Amino acid sequence: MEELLRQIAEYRKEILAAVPDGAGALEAYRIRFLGTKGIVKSLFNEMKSVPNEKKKEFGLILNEFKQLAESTYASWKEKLGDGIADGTSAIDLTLPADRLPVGSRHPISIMRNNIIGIFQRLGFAVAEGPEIEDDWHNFTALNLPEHHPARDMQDTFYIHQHPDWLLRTHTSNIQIREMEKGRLPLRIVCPGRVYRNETISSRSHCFFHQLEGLYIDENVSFADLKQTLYYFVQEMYGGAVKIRFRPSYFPFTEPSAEMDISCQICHGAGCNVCKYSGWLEILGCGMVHPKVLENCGIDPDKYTGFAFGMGIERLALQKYGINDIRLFSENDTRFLQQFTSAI
Ligand code: 2NL
Repeated sequence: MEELLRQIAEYRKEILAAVPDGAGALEAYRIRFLGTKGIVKSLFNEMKSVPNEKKKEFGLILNEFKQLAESTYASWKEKLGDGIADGTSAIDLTLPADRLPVGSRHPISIMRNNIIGIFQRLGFAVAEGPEIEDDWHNFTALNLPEHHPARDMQDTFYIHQHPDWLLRTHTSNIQIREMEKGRLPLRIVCPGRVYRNETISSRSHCFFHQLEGLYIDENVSFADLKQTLYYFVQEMYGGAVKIRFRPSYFPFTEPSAEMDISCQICHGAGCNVCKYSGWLEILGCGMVHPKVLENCGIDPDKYTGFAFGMGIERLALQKYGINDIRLFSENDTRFLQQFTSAI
C-alpha cells in the first residue's frame, strides 16, 4: 500500500508536468496512462493486494488519480486540435502566411516626386512651408493689391479667430519666406497643398497641390527660364516634346507667360484632350517682379530671378488620362490600387 501511494504521487507529478508537443506525444501519453495495459488500469488491478480495511481509502485516491489523467488528456486534446495524425504539431508552421494587401504611392505623390527629381538634377533644392499663413506671406509680399479678387472672403479660407491668418492659396509663401532669409543665390522648388474656396466639381476642388520654382542670382534671364523649363518637359515627356510660351499676367512676375507643351495624346494633330488645338497648358511663369524682390529685402538692381508654378493634379489628370479631380481625394482603393506599379 505504501509503495503504491508513493508510485501514484510520482505519476501525478509526471502528469502535471506533461507538455505533449503534438498529436504523436499526446497519443503516447494516452497509451501510457489510459490504455488497456496502461498505468491507471494496472493500478486498479493492484486493488486486490490492498488490505480490506484500506480498500475504501485507496479507491478514493485511485479514482481521483484516474480523473486527473483523463482530464489532462482531454484538455491537451482540445488545445492541440484533433484530426491531426502526423505526430507533429496541430499548427503547420510551413504554410505560407496570409497575404497582406500591398499599398501604393498616391498618384499625386508619384507626380510630385518625378517633378522634384528632375529639378534636383538641375541643382534645385526642395523647400517647404506652413499651410496656415499670414496675409503678408500669402498676398502682400507678392504684390497682390489690397482689392485683388483673390483676397476676397469668397475665394480664400480665412481663420475666424485670427483675421490676419488664412489657408495659403499657393505655395509662393514658401519662396517669400526663403527670400526673406537673405541667403542668395537661391534655387528651390516648393511643393505643397493649397486651398481655395471653390465649388467642388470634376475640374476644381477646395484643396489641391502645387509645385512652384524660384531661381534668384545675378544675371538670371528669361532665356534661363526657357531653357530650364524646356529641360524639365524633355525629362518629363521625352525628347520629342515641343513648347510654346504665351504672354500672361501675374501680379508677382513681369513679364509673365503661360507655357504649353505639344499634346501628348495626339502629338499636335488635334484631339478632345487638347480641345483640337494641339497644345496643353502645363504651367505659368515669369521674371520675379522687382517689387517682390524689394519686399523680401533683395536689391532688384543687383539680382534678378525667374519663378514658375504648376498644378500637380492637372499634370496627373493629363498623364494618366483621369477625368475627375475628386478621385484624388476620395480614397477609393479601386482607383488608388491602379497605381501600384507606377513606382
Ligand atoms: C500657375 C502660375 C506661378 C509664380 C507662380 C512666384 C512666386 C514668387 C515670386 C514670383 Cl515668390 N512668382 N510664383 C510665378 C508665376 C506663375 O504660377 O499657374 N500656377 C499654378
